[in-house]
Amino acid sequence: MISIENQIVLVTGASSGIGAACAKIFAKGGAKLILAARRVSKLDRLANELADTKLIASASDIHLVELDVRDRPAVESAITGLPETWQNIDILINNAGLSRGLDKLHEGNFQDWEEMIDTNVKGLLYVTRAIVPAMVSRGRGHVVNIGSIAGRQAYPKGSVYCASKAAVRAISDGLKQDLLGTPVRVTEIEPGLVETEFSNVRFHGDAEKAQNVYRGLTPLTADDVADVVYFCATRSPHVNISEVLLVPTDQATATLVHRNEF
Ligand code: NDP
Ligand code: 8X3
Repeated sequence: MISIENQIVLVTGASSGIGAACAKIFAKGGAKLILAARRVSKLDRLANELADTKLIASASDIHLVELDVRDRPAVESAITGLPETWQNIDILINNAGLSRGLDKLHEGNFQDWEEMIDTNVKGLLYVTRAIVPAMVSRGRGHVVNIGSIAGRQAYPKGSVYCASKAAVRAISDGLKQDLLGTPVRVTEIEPGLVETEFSNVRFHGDAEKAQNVYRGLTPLTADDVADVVYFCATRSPHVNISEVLLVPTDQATATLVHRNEF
């Protein structure tokens, strides 16, 4: 196991769910955090919480970046404009992502499609393209991409989200091949059902529909996923965990779940 102490870790989508849980576990390990998302007020709150719970010495030990990963010029200037002491990113956690809608493909909403593809695929590519060159030239780095079980198995009404996560799988696989011969590691984490803001976002704020996704089963928590990310990041430098599929015990495939009905 290697130490995370003083490693610079950039987490996209750190304002909620899995990204926020990654921030917490890496802070606990002594990392220096760059937290990025659009809702900077939530990042502020998280930084204060980490300081209040003594996971970091003070909120100013975290660098916050207001960032929409869909905006390529903004991604490039956010990375090139990092203060010098924050530039040597050791670990990139490409977590920002979302689903929008649950519709048959032939009835799908174009805006939902654009948002998923622009965020989950193009945004991840922009951030990776901005950060990995310096990892290669410094001879150190680790890219962790948050994919999904949906990238392995499509499900009804989910084809565009599933396609975006299949792209994350292909990008992770291809990046690992492109980085062969460098010490830079690539990991893709593929969770099943995790209870976060994810379903609320998918159903455009319909809380009842969102809760129904997890009805009668015990989903993964964001901390469960962050634990696995942390495990992968702390293996010896010669060990590359390329892919991890983790699901709740109550889930077997993307569509086959066990629910206790009351
Ligand atoms: P949340 O909705 O809780 O968190 C999503 C995060 O992504 C938020 O911090 C949000 O921040 C950020 N985000 C969304 N769009 C953008 C954008 N354009 N630019 C920057 N940040 C953005 O969901 P999860 O924590 O569950 O999702 C995290 C990742 O995990 C996603 O990639 C998701 O696809 C994946 N995943 C989730 C599963 C689940 O069941 N929950 C299962 C498998 C994978 P903000 O809105 O402030 O910008
Ligand atoms: C999120 C998991 O099954 O809701 O990627 O698509 S699922």
